[in-house]
Amino acid sequence: MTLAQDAKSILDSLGVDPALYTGGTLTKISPMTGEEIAALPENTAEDTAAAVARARAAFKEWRMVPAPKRGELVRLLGEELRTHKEALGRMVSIEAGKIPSEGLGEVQEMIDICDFATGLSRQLYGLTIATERPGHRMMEQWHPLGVVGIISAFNFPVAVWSWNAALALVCGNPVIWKPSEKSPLTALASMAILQKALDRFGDAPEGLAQLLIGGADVGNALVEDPDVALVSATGSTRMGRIVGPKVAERFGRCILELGGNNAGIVCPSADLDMTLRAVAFGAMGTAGQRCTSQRRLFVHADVYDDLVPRLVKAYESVSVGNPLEANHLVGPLIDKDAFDGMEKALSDAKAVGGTVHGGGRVDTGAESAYYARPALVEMPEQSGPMLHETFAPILYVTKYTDFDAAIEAQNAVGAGLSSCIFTLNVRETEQFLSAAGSDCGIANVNIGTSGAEIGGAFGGEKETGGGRESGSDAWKGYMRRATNTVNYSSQLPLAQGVVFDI
Ligand code: UN1
Repeated sequence: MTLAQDAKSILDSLGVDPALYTGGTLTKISPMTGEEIAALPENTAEDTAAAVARARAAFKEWRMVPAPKRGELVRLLGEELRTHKEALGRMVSIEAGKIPSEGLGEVQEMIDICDFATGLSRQLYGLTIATERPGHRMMEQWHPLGVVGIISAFNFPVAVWSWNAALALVCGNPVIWKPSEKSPLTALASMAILQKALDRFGDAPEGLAQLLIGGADVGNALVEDPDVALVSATGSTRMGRIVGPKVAERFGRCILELGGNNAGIVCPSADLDMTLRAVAFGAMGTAGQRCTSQRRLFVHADVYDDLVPRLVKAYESVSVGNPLEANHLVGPLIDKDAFDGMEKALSDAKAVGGTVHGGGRVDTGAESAYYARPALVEMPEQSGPMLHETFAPILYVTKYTDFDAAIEAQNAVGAGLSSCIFTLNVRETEQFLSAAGSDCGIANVNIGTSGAEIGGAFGGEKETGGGRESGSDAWKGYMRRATNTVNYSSQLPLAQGVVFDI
């Protein structure tokens, strides 16, 4: 069976209309083999305006549905995802090039956020606040915000949508999704799964959850539409620099989840066996195409000569190839541009004195598929391409002797998503986690930078955009807060002791 047939049988099993992925202008290539697996009709900017109008109408109804009932829809979505986990996980592999366990893991992440959001639907708590005025009560309420636009990237083609959609729906908002042009089929599959949940739910308003397939014009139309209350965008920092100011200009709200240049510090006391495994997964897993991928490593001089040669060995022995055909751990890069970007970063690294282990194309016989051997680059100091995110499996390693300087170096890049430390020393651990430690949204101890679980807030600082999604109180980003002061007395005392007698 070709991958095109494989994809079709998955989409058929979910009840996706073939007209949605055949005969159109957006061609989808599987990175596994380079073969064309679909050609999707595309939406236009006008379609976007119509979708927003439908969503506005849906909002008026959905915001009045009690939150625990809204949670029921998301609970059903979680059930449907459990039923269709294998199919959707395989679609993620075919479309994004993930190894099977990561494709399934991504669907598990969707199930987890549905469970989280369902519980949350009974916990959208506001505070009650002590008031200085007698006979008064002060409280806050969280109300639905409005239409939520979700712009997602190819590398987590479905989980990131679900983080946003599950929370937004529970919070009383309709959602409009513009997936990456590189991952439209998993979006069709996810929407078909959501439709099953909607059918079982019964009376959700039409236009509550919509999908727009298209390019930058569609994304731009969402970003500029004043009726889109929140734009949640995941992608490059370059994309965020375009989206952020446009949404700010119309005083809309943004959740930005942009690039990462995630570092780890390996201290003298580190458990090196554990460090080796954690770094191998963080740096080579998903072919280095997670926003949380481990990209930099600062290794103490005392353990450098022990750890780094072992890491180099792991880089040499890791198996790269089509993970749907054999048990490979590293699948393909998404396309030729990604491979070219990796080549360029490696040649830039050499130009500033880096020693490159690995890298280069792995020939699988598929001419238009781009498999790369992961690269470990020993750098004399942090410079050149090490300062920027390259969305490919490159790990830059430098030696350090002074712990404070290592923390400073880890923070000395634009991005601020994820970070980690490997140590058994409590002083180093706590310093790393303190206000003077890692400046990232995620700081881990004896765990790599990637693979965060649902429950914690996900996102980062600086050029990562500052947004938080998924767990903790990220739901507040999808609601508006109203502070209410109620006077149940017969007097009208003014705050701050102001007197205004008429
Ligand atoms: C992303 O790469 O955009 O923490 C998200 C992780 C995953 C999510 C990554 N749970 O690596």
